[in-house]
Amino acid sequence: GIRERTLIAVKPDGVQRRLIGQIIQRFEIRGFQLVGLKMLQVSDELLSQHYMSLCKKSFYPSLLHYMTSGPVVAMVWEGNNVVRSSRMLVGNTNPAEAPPGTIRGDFCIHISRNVIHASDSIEMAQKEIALWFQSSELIEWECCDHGNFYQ
Ligand code: YYY
Ligand code: MG
Repeated sequence: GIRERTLIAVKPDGVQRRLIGQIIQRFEIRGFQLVGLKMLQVSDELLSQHYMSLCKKSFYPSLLHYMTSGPVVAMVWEGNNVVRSSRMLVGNTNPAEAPPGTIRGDFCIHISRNVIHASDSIEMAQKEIALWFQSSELIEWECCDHGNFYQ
């Protein structure tokens, strides 16, 4: 539905490299609606829940170190099929497999510094949004040009 939501985060490398604006622009220009936005220093506790399924992987300690190395910009974007469309905007986890035109395909080289997070399913998006945001931090609002994007 058009109220589908996903969690997007500009990772510490994306923030350091001043990519926040360009990344937000990709979602805005596509027509998705921003309903939550904050900059934060992520805690080990939040990350261990966020990346729970990866805790046994060899890269997990370095992933946590990288993700806590500086501030992150977390966002919630809303729109029809936003979870699936965001994964396509973002591109493959390994930037070498991400085509030009995708965020990872345009802005990074190595899987360990892939600049952005995007939820990978509607179910995970709901869990991640609840983990990263208070409900009071999410804004329901009507976009004046809704009719240009939806029937
Ligand atoms: O959802 P996505 O970010 O595309 O990939 P995941 O498989 O969920 O892995 C999360 C995160 O872990 C990935 O963005 C980079 C890092 N990572 C890594 O450093 N090395 C790997 N071989 C796999 C993942
Ligand atoms: Mg993932």
